[in-house]
Amino acid sequence: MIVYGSTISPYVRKCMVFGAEKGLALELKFAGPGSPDPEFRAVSPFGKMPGFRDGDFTISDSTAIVTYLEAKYPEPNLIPIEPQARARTIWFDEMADTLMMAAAGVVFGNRFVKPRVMQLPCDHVAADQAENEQLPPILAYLERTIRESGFLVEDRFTLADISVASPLATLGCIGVCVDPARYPRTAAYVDAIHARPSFAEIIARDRAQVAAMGGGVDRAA
Ligand SMILES: N[C@@H](CCC(=O)N[C@@H](CS)C(=O)NCC(=O)O)C(=O)O
Repeated sequence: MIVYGSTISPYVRKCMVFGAEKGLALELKFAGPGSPDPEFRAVSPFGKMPGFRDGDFTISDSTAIVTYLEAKYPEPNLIPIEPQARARTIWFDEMADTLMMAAAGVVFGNRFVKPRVMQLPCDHVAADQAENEQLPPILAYLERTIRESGFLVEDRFTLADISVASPLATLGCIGVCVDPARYPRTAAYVDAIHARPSFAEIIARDRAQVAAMGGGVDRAA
């Protein structure tokens, strides 16, 4: 099975971590966002990463991919069966993919993708606004929602934890971290989820790659 993209993308990382937690050997094939490569376009018609192939079957969108993997490889269970837990898991996945990514994408896009990948100027105002105004309500929500057990749903590790921790891993690559003084529970949660072998290996590679490309740009640069 092949996942197309780069794990610097939270959506691609989500799929690779999900596969690793299931013990699956997913091959990661690099594809840049919007790449015209026909092999990539065959699996992702609109050029968004991740794309996915399993033999003749192709699909794109991280949630569609993990839904396929969960159905085909049900153990260990990562998308709960019990109705309320399942709905909450999908809520956190959706929240990460939309609300969190709306903020994280603007920060990472302006401080890394534009200056380091596209050779374009950063919009510091937009990045600062996303970091200082869009992210805090999400972190405050997590702070009051993460359970005593250290997980989001069913007091065990699920897709909800993968999805929520993944955008924060991308931000961590450019030094944007959860402030433990302001959000102690969330900071500890993110550290613990990122320390799982499934995340840790990928994050180490992502950080090295971002650093090799010059790292994040801040206003002082
Ligand atoms: N909902 C999609 C979002 C995928 C997505 O937007 N990926 C970004 C990279 S983080 C991308 O490929 N952007 C390129 C583009 O929009 O052309 C998913 O969950 O996979």
